Amino acid sequence: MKLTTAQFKTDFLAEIKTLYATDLSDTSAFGQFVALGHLLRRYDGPNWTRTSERYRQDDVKQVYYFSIEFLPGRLLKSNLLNLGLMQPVRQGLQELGLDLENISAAEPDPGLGNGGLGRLAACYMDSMASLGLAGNGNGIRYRYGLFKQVFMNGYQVELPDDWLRNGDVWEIRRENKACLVRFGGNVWMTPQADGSLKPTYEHTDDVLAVPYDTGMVGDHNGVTNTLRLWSAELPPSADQTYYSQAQRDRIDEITKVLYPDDSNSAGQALRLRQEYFFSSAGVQSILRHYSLRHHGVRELGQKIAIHINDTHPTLVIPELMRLLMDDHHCSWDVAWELTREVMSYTNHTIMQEALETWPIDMFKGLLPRLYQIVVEIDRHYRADKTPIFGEALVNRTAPLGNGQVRMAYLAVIGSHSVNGVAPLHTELLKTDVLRDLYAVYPERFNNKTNGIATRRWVQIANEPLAALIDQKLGTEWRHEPSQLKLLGAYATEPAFLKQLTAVKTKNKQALAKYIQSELGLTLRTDAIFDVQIKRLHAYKRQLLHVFEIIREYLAIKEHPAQVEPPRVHIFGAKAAPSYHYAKSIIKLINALADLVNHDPDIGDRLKVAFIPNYGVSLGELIIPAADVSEQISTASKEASGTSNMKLMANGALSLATRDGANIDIIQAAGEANEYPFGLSAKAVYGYYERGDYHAADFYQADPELKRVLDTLIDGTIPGVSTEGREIYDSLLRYNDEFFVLADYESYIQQQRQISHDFQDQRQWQQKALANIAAAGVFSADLAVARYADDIWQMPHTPLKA
Ligand code: TH1
Repeated sequence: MKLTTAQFKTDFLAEIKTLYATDLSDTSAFGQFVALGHLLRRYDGPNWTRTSERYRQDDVKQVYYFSIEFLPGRLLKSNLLNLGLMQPVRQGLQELGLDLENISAAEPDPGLGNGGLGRLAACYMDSMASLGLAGNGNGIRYRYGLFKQVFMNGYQVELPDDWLRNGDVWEIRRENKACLVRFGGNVWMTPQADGSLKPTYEHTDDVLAVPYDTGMVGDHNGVTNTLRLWSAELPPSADQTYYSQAQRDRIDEITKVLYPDDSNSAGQALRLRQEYFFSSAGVQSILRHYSLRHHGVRELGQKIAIHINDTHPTLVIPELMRLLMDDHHCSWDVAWELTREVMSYTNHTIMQEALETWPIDMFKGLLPRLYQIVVEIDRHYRADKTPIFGEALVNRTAPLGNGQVRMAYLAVIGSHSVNGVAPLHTELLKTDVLRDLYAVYPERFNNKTNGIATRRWVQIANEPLAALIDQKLGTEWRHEPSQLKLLGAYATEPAFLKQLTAVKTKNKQALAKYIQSELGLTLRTDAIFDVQIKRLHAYKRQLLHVFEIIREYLAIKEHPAQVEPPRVHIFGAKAAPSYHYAKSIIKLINALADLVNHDPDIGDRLKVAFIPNYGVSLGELIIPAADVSEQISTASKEASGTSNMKLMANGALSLATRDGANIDIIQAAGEANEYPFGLSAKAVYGYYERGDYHAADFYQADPELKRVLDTLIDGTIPGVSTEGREIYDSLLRYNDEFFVLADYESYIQQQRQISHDFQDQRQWQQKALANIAAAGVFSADLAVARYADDIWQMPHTPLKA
């Protein structure tokens, strides 16, 4: 959109007057942010209306992306960027004596997700709009996002994230589009004259689902799609129904908090209620919208795609069956055919503890009509497949088994497509986690490697780098990230490599400034910034990184004359509040940081910064400043990873196991430009099969490793006698579930190599450049285009691959 600086200033000042009945000097940064938000909504309003109208008029196919988590990050700058208003707005604010960065920092960052899964959903929303694809998000408007993390005496303490306290400028409450979601009670099916069955409900707990819509602005294309998040409220009590406080609380509870478990299933009735709540409300609103333009449901499969982001929204399958049969009078066979045509499912993990199952009794009590339908799905599956695959396999794979509703199996059986999120992960789905279902439905399985929104992770987060790229390539790469590969041509241009160093230094200064103010820690920006940012989980092996720090610490203490380049180890990680072991590792890192950062023998040669409350906004600050990207999960465990892609795109070199998308990153950028190490997935499976992993052998065989491990229990690190012992025991007494000790040596070797290589800055920057140039492959635009082509069968703006 076209906007002059002068016009913007006039509009902005008028907005301030309208909203606050006062003038600019009397407003806070937050107040200015709200005014700017209102103004942007007004600017974008016609796009949003036009987009919906065009989709309706052209009767285009729509995709609905169901996810229990969305982590959109702050929207102010991303909306400015995509609307093409960054320049006039920044300039105009400056002329008014204001600073865009300052105003942007006042925006609350909605933490409606745990990590990669929720952030992926948000990147995909951005890409759908940017591709002009009729894509809609469907999720939960949590009153409280993921907890705010603070450290007290080195321990994680969780505080509520009251992100809605001052309202949300971007959302529109659409009370006219609310619908009722039913829980509990009893249901009877009564035969009708036409042979169909009609349900009668009794004693149900009804909840009103109210949608809040947020515009998802496309990249300079006039498209604004919708992210719809549902809030649970009391139903309108026209009949003066009395609600007890307990009933009110039960309704309130549904959308009150996000479950803080990552890669872990939360086996609680409340979680099941949340899942049904947004699945049912979403499917109801889809059908209602569809029915405005269509008679009957014959064309449903041509007009609608529903995507199930991990198993949490799987109940869309029986819910669509319910609505098709009970409200739209379809037969079972017709409803089932349509349902499978519409549904597709992405699996995001092979971790056993993340595979959701619900006790049948709980499920039946909470969702009696849905339970009848799941029983029918189960019966049909068994009847169809037993003659072909035999009873044993069918028992292992049916939706109902061992007294449980098995969500992943239901998702596979009820969809036409099942995808993993990186080639290795998809392979493991086929050969291990979902092997039996792969035998039944081989044609359904496919891979869709994850991608990231380069708009946010490079253009917004790293403006200095984006500007430098513009100098070389012009601006086309901003809309076609695959063009980044053209940067390869500058690998031998010393002046350019120097500029790249200058950009990195600038970003390191910005991060150092934040760390100084938050942690009181002074950093050298010529140090190696070695970054690990992700959820705290045993399989992600922050512990391996800790061992490197201990090794470096001991090396400086014991051989002070030996000079290695200075290092800063930077962590960002939240642990699930109930995950005891992960919290012990947080305490260990903080205790180690205390020791290292205050030891006069160490000085500025080694620092450890554990930045509290890691999230999207902190990611935008940390990622551009990283030299080394730690991607060190046990091979086979990390389905994809996406911080690996963000760090790569910002010129960090990966220190990585051959796991998830690391494998593809190493291949894309070239082995010589990364630091791969460790057991392969095959080697890990080899240990499982033979059962011959003995962690203690590694401890005994390597005196350096023994020395490092012993610091956990010998008092070297003050204040962690309990945690140190617990962690030590997990490795040596309980045989190191995630092969930390097996990978220690090759990890350390690559760390040494990094220290060596970093000293040749020219060569280091060449490697950084190779990473940036190869990162275009991992653009979310390309990933979403592949979903649209292969799974959703939807038209979109063609992309140059
Ligand atoms: C993550 C995966 O661990 C990560 O490897 C992947 O890059 C990301 O999803 C996006 O595909 C997952 N997050 C969750 C969260 C829950 C349950 C399972 C997973 S897998 C709650």
